[in-house]
Amino acid sequence: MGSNIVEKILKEHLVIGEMNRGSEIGIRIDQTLTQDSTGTMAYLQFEALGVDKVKTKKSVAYIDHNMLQTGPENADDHKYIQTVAKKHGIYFSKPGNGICHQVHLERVGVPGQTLVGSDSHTPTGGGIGMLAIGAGGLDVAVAMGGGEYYIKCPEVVKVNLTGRLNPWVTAKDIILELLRRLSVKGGVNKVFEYAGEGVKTLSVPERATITNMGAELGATTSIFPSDEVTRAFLKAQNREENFVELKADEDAEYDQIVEINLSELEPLVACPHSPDNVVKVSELKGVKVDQVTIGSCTNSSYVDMMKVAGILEGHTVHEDVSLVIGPGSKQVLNMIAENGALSKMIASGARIIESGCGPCIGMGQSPANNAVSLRTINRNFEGRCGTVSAGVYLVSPEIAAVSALKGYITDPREFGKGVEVKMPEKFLINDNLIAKPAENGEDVEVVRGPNIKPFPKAEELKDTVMGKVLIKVEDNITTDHIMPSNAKLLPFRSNIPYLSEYCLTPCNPEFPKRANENDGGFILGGENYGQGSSREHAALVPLYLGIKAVFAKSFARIHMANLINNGIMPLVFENSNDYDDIDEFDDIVINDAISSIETGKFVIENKTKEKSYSMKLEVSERQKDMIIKGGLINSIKNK
Ligand code: MIC
Ligand code: SF4
Repeated sequence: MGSNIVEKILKEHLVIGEMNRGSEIGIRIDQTLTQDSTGTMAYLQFEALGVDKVKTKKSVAYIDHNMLQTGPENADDHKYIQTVAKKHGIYFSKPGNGICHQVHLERVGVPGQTLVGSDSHTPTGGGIGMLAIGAGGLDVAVAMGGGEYYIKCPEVVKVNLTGRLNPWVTAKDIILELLRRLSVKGGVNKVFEYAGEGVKTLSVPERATITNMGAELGATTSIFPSDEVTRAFLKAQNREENFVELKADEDAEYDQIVEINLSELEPLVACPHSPDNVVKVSELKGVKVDQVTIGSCTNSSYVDMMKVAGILEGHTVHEDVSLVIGPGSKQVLNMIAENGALSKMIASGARIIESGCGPCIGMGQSPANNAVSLRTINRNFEGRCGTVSAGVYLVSPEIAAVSALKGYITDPREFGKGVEVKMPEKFLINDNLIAKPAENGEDVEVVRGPNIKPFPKAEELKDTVMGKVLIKVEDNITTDHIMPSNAKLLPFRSNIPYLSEYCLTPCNPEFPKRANENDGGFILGGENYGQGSSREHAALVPLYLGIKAVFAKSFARIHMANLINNGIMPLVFENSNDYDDIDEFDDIVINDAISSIETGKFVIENKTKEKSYSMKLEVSERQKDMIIKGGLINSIKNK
């Protein structure tokens, strides 16, 4: 039997375990990336491991999230990241160089290699055939130190692309179509491998838009073959030597096959407040638009920007619309500045912002109350843009630009002939915002600002664990609910005590107070608890608040790993209906916690209701050990 691409890369990198679906495997990691808002924690943890120099082929620390510097906090954090990177063999991409995933794709990623990044959209690298996975900071720290990265050996879904996209239908519509069909939890513990005749019709940035937003399916990652299109991209980036061909064997097998005929797709939109709430753009015709933002790691490539400039050229942005454009990297910005496209955008009335995450993570450009905001980003969770009452719609750059001109959501096919943009044969190469690590790390002094507070450490598990259910939340709770991120909070990513005052407040403003008054307790969640970002803060902050376990119907992959790494038990109901039986403030006792961890079977007692429920802990032996010892750091120290 032949192998698919995912199996080929996994086999080549397998260090621990066997490739049986669902069982845990440890893989060797070639590259890592961090960004600033998860990076401080990742490097503090890396320092705690006591490794002098990273053991990876290449590790890069990007600054792209915290770009406002409204006070010294995040400037201090940047200084810390810059110096710690220099000391330990890590490249440092300065603020202004662009969004980590965009820059990594352009300048660093290598087909066939493995990448873990402390950001959930790390799978963008799958656009050039990397096996690129998002993880919590601690897992990235361990990978930098040469440790394996662990995943459940995934199911591989073949997405068979046939046909060709019609004008005005885009890569964004392909991934929105998948989200429409499979939902935000349809990809958990799966890798999506793209195949079929349609693949070669898609450029690398288009492929990257798709693998990027595979994160919204909850997938472990997504990957495209590495073919002549990939070679041409790498050649244009002046790094053809990095090209490796990657294709599935003729007789490769897959766990599931999804067919998409590109010729049948239409322009799509994800409506508030979930990326899988997808409808045809024609169904939203006439919805008035207040704001349009174009950019983010999903849609900010050179081709995206050129298409937008082509649409805006000679027109004026509607007077009631604020159009904000953030090119994804310095390379893109510099190229559109040189060829005049930037000037067309400016002339049309667009507001140009620097290359970074910006509006996507609520770092500025929060819309007005009740506003409709069309965004080319990947997530439209309630409140993420900084305005709880606003409705964010996820769209392609084409829909965004055309709607910005019209003032209402517009089917771009009404605009006339599509804008053709060719991939450049040569990108503008200038890596002068990437600082190299020091030859002699010992001589570099790491600068630590006062905003960096020690991170909480888990303790060994006690055999009897008790407490109150402090909050009961519904399905699909995101890490943006658990640990909100916005312009006010992002500067405090190194300050867990401060952040703890905001934990789960979008669900219930009383939660932090309740946790403090009751000396911690439990969280009760529905399906897909913790979907979204990789931010470890969504585990570190509950740990700080004394959360001992989360009971849920199911968990999102990265958040579950982060809970375990921090010694918090993620327990899943054997019978989902038991969720209905439990209320806030119920007193819960877990007896025999340690032996239950070993068997993976729990009976939790609800003292208030005088009932008990069966729960399971579906984790590996390694993770069981981690929970008993009190998290990954303790478990490593013990060894
Ligand atoms: C996001 O898109 O939610 C973020 C901000 O990039 C996060 C990382 C973070 O919280 O710092 C992610 O996707 O992992
Ligand atoms: Fe940045 Fe948004 Fe991409 Fe997250 S999803 S990395 S915040 S651009």
